[in-house]
Amino acid sequence: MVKTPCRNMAKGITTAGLGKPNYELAMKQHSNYVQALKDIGLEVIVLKADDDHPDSTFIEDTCLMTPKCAIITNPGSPLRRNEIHDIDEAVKHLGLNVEYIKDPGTLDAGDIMMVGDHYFVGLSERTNIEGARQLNAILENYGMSSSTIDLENVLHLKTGISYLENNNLLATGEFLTKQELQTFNILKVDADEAYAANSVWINDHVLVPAGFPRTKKMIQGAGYKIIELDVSEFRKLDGGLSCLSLRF
Ligand code: CIR
Repeated sequence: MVKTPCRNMAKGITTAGLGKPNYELAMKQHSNYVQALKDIGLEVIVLKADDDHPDSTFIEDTCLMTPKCAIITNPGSPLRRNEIHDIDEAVKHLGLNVEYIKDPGTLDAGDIMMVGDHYFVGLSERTNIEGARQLNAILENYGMSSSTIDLENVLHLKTGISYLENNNLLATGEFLTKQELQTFNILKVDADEAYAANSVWINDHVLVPAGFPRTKKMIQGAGYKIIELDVSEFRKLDGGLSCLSLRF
């Protein structure tokens, strides 16, 4: 599931310092992203743009999709809180079990990394302990589990790590030395290519942001097929490849 970028996207939250995104180019990049998902065999649901919420194309943060239920989050930024209504409606249409994170718990699903039926939850400026506690309770009800990781320098957990299945973990910066992650086979992303640590495994392919040749080569060397996508306009809003979709 993806959500079309809105005309107001340039008003989105950012710390990137890379300038304002260009809406037309963002639309083109988004449409290439959707095409890539289709090319690797996914059916794509495209939600309409929401001009009231500049960051709403970063749909990943609003819901955690698990094989057993959809968990609507309570985004940590008040500016993004009302993004959940469209998503709630969309997942209800799919006939999934729907659960909710509620105040005082906050949680952005960009802080959650799924590894089989275990979920790593980053405690960040957006995701608090109460949000993580509620999430854990929901997951346990469905026979799944979670554990937390403290974040230091990044916006979201998946800003700095991506699980590529087969025990392979793409990681950069503070995540290279986290005790909780040392059982993974870590594929180290160099600091100057840190943005590419947010890549997405789907059906034995890995979507990688364009412009990070060493990371691309490393992932290829680990046996994956690569699809390179230019997401420069989303990067300007601190968003990466994973933020642009809910995969289930
Ligand atoms: C925000 O600050 O919330 C957006 N501008 C970027 C969200 C990126 N989402 C993600 O990393 N999962």
